[in-house]
Amino acid sequence: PSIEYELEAPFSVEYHDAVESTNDLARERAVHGATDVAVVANEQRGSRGRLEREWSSPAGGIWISLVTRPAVAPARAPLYTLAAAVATARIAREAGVDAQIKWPNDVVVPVGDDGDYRKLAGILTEMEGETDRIDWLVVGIGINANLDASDLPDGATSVRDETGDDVDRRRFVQRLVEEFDRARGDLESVVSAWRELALTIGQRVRVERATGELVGDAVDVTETGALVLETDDGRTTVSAGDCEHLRPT
Ligand code: BT5
Repeated sequence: PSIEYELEAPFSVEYHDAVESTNDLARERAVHGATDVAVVANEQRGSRGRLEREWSSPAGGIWISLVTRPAVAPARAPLYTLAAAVATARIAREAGVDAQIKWPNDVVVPVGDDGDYRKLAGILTEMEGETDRIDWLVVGIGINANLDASDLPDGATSVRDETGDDVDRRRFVQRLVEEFDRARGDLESVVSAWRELALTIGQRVRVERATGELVGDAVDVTETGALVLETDDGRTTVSAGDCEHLRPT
């Protein structure tokens, strides 16, 4: 079924049946001055994750990119990724999924008590700006909604697999955009909302960075969204941009 629709608020929607990547289209809109536009597709054929990784986007998922132009410093950009993660986890929870957030950009469903998880959604934030101010920000969110996990990469799950039901994608997108809009208007509360949904906090984790590996207890997130680790050598922070992989040890 088509998911062609208009949203009531607060983003205008541009719907496509199939695209390469909604982030690429949203970037084009952003470069031409657009704001508060949501580019949505039923299927993506060349979608991207972080660090040139592939993102699988068969028909039936929710693949969406939001263009926003916040007048804040680029150092605050990671907060918009956290805001999107909080919004996604909340709406997935409304749909009956036990969604939690794995720092920095994954919405996951825990499996057992040993820190294991399956990935429900991922977020890719891209931006352009000056040193003191963001020009535009594109927040791409991919949610495995009405899909079978067997059609997705290993380690993935979907709303359908978790609940046995499909979601109304129009409603899901409407709620998601509302929650994201609320979160971007109150960034101070995003970090505390994030903490409450975080699977990572309290875990012993291994972080892979281009500059080397770190092992420690994840104890908190800073007000700009960096992870605070308690290592054998003391307390240190890792920014989302430096993290290639994070795994429970
Ligand atoms: C992400 O990257 O998790 C960010 C994904 C962002 C996708 C959205 S969809 C709308 C917009 N348009 C785009 O082109 N992108 C955005 P990362 O943390 O690098 O995770 C990528 C890894 O997740 C891959 O290497 C796979 O292991 C795994 N993966 C790929 N597709 C998946 C899926 N559908 N569900 C769960 N895991 C997946």
